[in-house]
Amino acid sequence: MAKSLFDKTISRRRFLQGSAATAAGAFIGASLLVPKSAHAAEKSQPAFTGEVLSGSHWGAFRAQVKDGVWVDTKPFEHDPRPTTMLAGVREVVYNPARVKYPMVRLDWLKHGYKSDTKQRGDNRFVRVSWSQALDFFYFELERVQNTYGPSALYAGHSGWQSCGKLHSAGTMMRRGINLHGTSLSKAGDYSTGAAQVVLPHVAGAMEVYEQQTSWPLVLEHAKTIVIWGSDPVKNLQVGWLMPDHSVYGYYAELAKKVESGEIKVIHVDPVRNETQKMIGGDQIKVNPQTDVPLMLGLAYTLYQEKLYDASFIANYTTGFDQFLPYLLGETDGIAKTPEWAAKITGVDADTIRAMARQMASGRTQIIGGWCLQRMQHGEQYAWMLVVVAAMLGQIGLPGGGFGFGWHYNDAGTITSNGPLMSGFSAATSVPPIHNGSFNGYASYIPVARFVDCIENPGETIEWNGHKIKFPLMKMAIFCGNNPFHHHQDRNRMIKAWRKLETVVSIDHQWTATCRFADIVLPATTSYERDDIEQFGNHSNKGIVAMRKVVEPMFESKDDYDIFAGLCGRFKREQDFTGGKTKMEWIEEIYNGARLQGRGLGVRMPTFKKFWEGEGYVSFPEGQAWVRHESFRNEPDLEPLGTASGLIEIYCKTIADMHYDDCQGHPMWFEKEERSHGGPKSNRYPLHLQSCHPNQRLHSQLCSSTKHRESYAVANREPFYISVEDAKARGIKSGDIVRVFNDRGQVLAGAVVTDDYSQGVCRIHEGAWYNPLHGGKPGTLCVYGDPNVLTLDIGSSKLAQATSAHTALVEVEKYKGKAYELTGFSGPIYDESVDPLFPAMELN
Ligand SMILES: Nc1nc2c(c(=O)[nH]1)N[C@H]1C(S)=C(S)[C@@H](COP(=O)(O)OP(=O)(O)OC[C@H]3O[C@@H](n4cnc5c(=O)[nH]c(N)nc54)[C@H](O)[C@@H]3O)O[C@H]1N2
Ligand SMILES: Nc1nc2c(c(=O)[nH]1)N[C@H]1C(S)=C(S)[C@@H](COP(=O)(O)OP(=O)(O)OC[C@H]3O[C@@H](n4cnc5c(=O)[nH]c(N)nc54)[C@H](O)[C@@H]3O)O[C@H]1N2
Ligand SMILES: [Mo]
Repeated sequence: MAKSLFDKTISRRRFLQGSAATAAGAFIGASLLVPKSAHAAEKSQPAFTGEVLSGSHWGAFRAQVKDGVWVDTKPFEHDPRPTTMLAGVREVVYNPARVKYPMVRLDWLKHGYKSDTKQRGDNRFVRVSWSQALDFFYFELERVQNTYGPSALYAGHSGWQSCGKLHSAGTMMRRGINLHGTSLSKAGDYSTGAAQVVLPHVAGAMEVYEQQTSWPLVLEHAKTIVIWGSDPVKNLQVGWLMPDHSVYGYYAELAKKVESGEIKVIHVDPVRNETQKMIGGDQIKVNPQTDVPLMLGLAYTLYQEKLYDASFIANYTTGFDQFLPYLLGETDGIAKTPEWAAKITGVDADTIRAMARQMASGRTQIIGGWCLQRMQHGEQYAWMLVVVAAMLGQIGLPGGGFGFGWHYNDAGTITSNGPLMSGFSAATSVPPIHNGSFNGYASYIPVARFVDCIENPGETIEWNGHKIKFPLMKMAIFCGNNPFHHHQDRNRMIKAWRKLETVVSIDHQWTATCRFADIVLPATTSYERDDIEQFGNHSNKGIVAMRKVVEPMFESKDDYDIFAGLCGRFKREQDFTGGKTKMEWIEEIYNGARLQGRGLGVRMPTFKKFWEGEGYVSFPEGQAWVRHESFRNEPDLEPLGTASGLIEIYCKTIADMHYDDCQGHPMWFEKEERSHGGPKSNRYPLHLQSCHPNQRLHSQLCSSTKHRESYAVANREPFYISVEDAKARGIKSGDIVRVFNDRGQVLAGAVVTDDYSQGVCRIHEGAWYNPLHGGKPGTLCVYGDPNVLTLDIGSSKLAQATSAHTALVEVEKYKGKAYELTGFSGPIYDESVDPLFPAMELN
């Protein structure tokens, strides 16, 4: 049995501290730690003590429960490499940021949709009953549909919610809202917004979320592995479903082969990342945002030195001839030589040539990450990486070609032979009550442009060959995502937000999104309800029963019950639930897989046996697999999904869109702002990375006090900076620093490290927004949300994806007051207007 990950003391003192801040002087009994229902149970039978198997985005685990309280967590014994983040998961249930009751913003309670929206963010709320809260929610839906029609209601956002096949927060929301009326939805996501739009034109599939070539084959065949702006060792800790972490075994094998010299690994990254630290290899410290010039320099070398595979280009691609004049400088007078690239990238020309020769010298697997496409012109990186791989001619061979999803969802493991469970569906066969006209406005918007939409109704933008006319958004609903962490340019967002009449946020953590909402509804965590999930993402190793660990805290309800209750207000509750209980749904989901399993020759126990017994079934291992192999073997019978069926080095479909910022073939475009001598670097010399955190999943676990304190610096989010840059500014590790640009300012805690190249710094995304003066644009964020500093423009007219990683900042040692954190302690209740207040902390 694996060792416990953290000490067993429940941080009761801290938990109470957080609550006390909101309940000024109110009596707080020990009863706070135990949910109400457990108290009721106490009288008849003792509260539960024992071990419960469950799971999460961080993996499966066994929760130790004592008298109805979750006291400790042990990783699942079938997880060979549990993440240290598991330690923060239990705290999600008990932390001071827990949303406890349905709450309504003070001024919204007084004035409804005519409230003073400038007060949003001041965090003054009033507790209401569940029935009142759902009535408000329903009346607002009715009002918005009747007054403006579907285009004014935005219920399109999605996010990382929790895993579990039944309780998908976003699905619950869409199913409930769809039964009431149509609404504005979204296209794409923040993760891969640029790549997932350009790659279908170029390579015929999204490429980002798909399974990759099996690692055993890569380890056997590859001579060189180029890891381009990717940190799989950090990012594979989490999964969209429940990761099994078996993929780490392959990285351990790779580390051995790197050490023995059997495989050469090249990391193209301005940072020595966690993957490099684990597996070793060489690093090409490219200047941020200049990977396309580096790739062009490689392509130029491959062409000039005749190292490219002309027959692959002829047989499997189209448009090389239209790209070549650009590469050679015939169209724009600039040959994309290694010398040209060296000036922009900071990588010397000989190194570029040596890298090209190395890649052409044998089988080379290219592993591309996603950060590089979360920047302005992010489409070009994805496209050009495919072009380099095409020139090498190894696409479809084991250990060769390109892949964009290696750091995600256990990619490269061998997919089992087991069945896949289906989930709960957002669609029903019941028509909505309101099905009004969109009046010429778009019925969907590219997701990362949603603040543009709020700010500029009536404006028309381009997107992937379509015209999108922004509607007049009046009401927005967020369930299972946190836009006040994930969206860029916080201060701009705060101003735009004021145009919304009503905002609903459904969460179990009192996030900044709750602070900027009007109606906040408390959801259960996935540890307070039963569910079921696949163990392993691409690996699909088996099925885990996600059993309820503890009873729901305070007045939290499952998203399922929240939306069933909402639907009850317009007589659609039965349609929402399908007349089934939650356990019946779970059983149905399991039985669907069981039936499928029979067809595959995989025997599974009955649901009863599974649920009441071990709660885990494992599947037999499947076959190793090579990405793009079928296309390589039979390009005529297995064409790619592109217009030509081939890899499109030049793409007529895109060229015909006539966009200036994304043309017929990959190109280098200068950025709005760029470090190392690029635009605006005189004023703000440091490139700000806002990569994904090593110790969180986005904003999730940031409110887990003990866990946060394990990595926080001076009580703030860490700010990573190079030794040279820190020295020049008199900054030492442990200092509080002020990071700023024209868009905003945040405090953070300095970590000075030679892992970072000069001119590059980082604050991980997901650090909670903790404004000094809530709701005031420009105010200091005292914890360190990087999205106070990021730029909110579309990647290009093609994908309109986020450009979060196009951002420059300056930093200084902070000498002002070390403000207390207030962002993790829930709302400020207004006692004078809160009829339920006196009972609040006592039940
Ligand atoms: N600057 C910068 N910004 C970025 C990025 C970046 O690289 N840089 N990356 C972007 C990317 S790739 C992504 S995917 C986004 C992520 O953005 P989000 O998906 O919004 O991030 P999370 O913090 O995971 O938010 C999930 C929320 O759902 C809540 N939740 C969890 N379980 C449940 C449930 O059962 N019910 C309900 N109702 N709520 C639940 C959690 O408490 C949390 O508040 O961020 C994007 N933002
Ligand atoms: N632990 C953890 N894992 C996660 C997540 C999480 O929140 N926490 N989130 C998940 C999600 S939703 C997503 S979308 C993925 C995100 O996956 P990615 O977007 O691929 O991950 P990042 O960690 O943001 O960045 C990967 C690498 O890109 C490098 N990089 C940044 N800028 C440049 C540049 O200009 N040039 C080059 N060459 N390299 C650069 C960074 O230094 C870093 O090592 O991660 C997933 N995995
Ligand atoms: Mo993502």
